[in-house]
Amino acid sequence: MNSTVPGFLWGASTAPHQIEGNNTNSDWWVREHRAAGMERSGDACDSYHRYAEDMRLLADAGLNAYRFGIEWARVEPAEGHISRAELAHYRRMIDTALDLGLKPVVTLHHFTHPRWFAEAGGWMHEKAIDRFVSYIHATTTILDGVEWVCTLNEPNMLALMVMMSHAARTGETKKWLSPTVEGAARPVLPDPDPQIGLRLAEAHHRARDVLGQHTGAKVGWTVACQALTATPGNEGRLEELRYVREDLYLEAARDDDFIGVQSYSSQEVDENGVVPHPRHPDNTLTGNAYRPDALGIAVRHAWKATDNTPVLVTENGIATEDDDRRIAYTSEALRHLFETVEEGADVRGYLHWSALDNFEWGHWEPTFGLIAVDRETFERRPKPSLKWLGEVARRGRP
Ligand code: IFM
Repeated sequence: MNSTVPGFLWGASTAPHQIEGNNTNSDWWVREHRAAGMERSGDACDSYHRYAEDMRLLADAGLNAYRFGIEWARVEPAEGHISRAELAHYRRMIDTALDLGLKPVVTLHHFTHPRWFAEAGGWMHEKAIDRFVSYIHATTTILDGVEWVCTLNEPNMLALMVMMSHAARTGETKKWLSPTVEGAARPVLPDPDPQIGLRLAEAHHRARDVLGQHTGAKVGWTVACQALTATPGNEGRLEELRYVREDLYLEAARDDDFIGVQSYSSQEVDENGVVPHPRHPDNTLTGNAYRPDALGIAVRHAWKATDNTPVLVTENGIATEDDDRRIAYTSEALRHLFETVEEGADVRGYLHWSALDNFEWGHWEPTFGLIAVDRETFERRPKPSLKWLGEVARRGRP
C-alpha cells in the first residue's frame, strides 16, 4: 500500500480496570478477591494518576489517537449518585489527550460495572438498561470535543460474562471462567445467549440515541471479531455459529457511525463447531494461534455484515514477551488491513491493543503492551514496538 488514508487514526487502546488501579467499587474487584485462581488488579499500572505520562509517550512516538475508557463504577458509585469529581477527572484526561494532539476515542463501558449494579442483578434486572442509559446521560456532560465514542466494549464477550455470572449466582456452575483467557485453554468458548445479546443491543441503541442528542460524537460499539472460517462443506454451520457469536452484534451496528473491529486470531468451523486453536509453539501467551491475517478476515466480514458501516480497528495485538514478534505480527496485520482498504472498505483507523502491559482479566502474564510497566515503581519502559508503530503512523501507511 503506497497511498495514505487522510485523517486515519493511528493509536493504541486501553481499558480503565486494566490500567487505572484500585477500582474497588467495581464488580471485577469483588470477583478478583473471591475467585480462586485469579490474580488481582490491585494498583494495576496506576494510570489513574499517570495517564498524562502514558499519553505523552504515545504522542511523542508519533501516534495521533488514544482509546481509553470512563469507569462507570467511579462515576456512579451508588445508584443515582453521580460523582462530579470523577467526571472532572475524565474530562482532564480528554483535555490532556487533545492538548497532546491525540484524538480521544472514549469507551463508556469495558466489562466492569459498579458493585450496586451487579448486586442488584446486573444486566438481567428489568431496570438494567435504564440504569445504563442514565449513566451514559451523565457522561455526555464531559464529551465536548470528543469525536469517537464506543458505548459497550465487546458486547459478545460481555454477553458470555453475564451468562456465566448468572449461572454462578443461580448455582448452575460455581466456577468463574474468563472468556478472554481461559477460552484458549478450554476446547472452545461457549456460545453467548442471544437473548442477552439482544438486550445489550437495545442498551447500545438507547445509549446511541442519548449520545446523538447531546454530543457531536460518532457513536459505535466494538465487537470481538473472531475471523471464523468454514472447513469445506460446513458453510451452513459457520453461518449459524457466527450469528450468535458475532453477527447479531454486527447487524445491530448497521445504523451506527462506525463499527469497532477487535481482532486477534482466527478459527475454523467444522461439523462439530468451532475448532480449538491447534496446539503449536507459535501460539500466543493467551493460547491463541498466531494469525496476523485474522485482521483482514475480520474487517472484510464486519464491513459486509454491517452493510458497509465505516470500520475503526479498536483493538488488535498479540500477547507475547518477544517484542520482535509483536512488530512482526502487527506489520503483517497492517498489511492485511490495508488490503481491505484497497478492496474498498472504509477503514478509519488502527488502534493497537495495548498501550501498556496490563491486567488481563485475572492474569498479569499475557503482555500485550507497547510499553512495559514496572509493577512496583510504575516506571514506564517503552518497547521498540512503540517506536516502530509511531514511525508507521508518521509515514501514514504500513
Ligand atoms: O484485554 C482484552 C480487552 O479487555 C478486550 N479485548 C481483548 C483483550 C485481550 O484479550
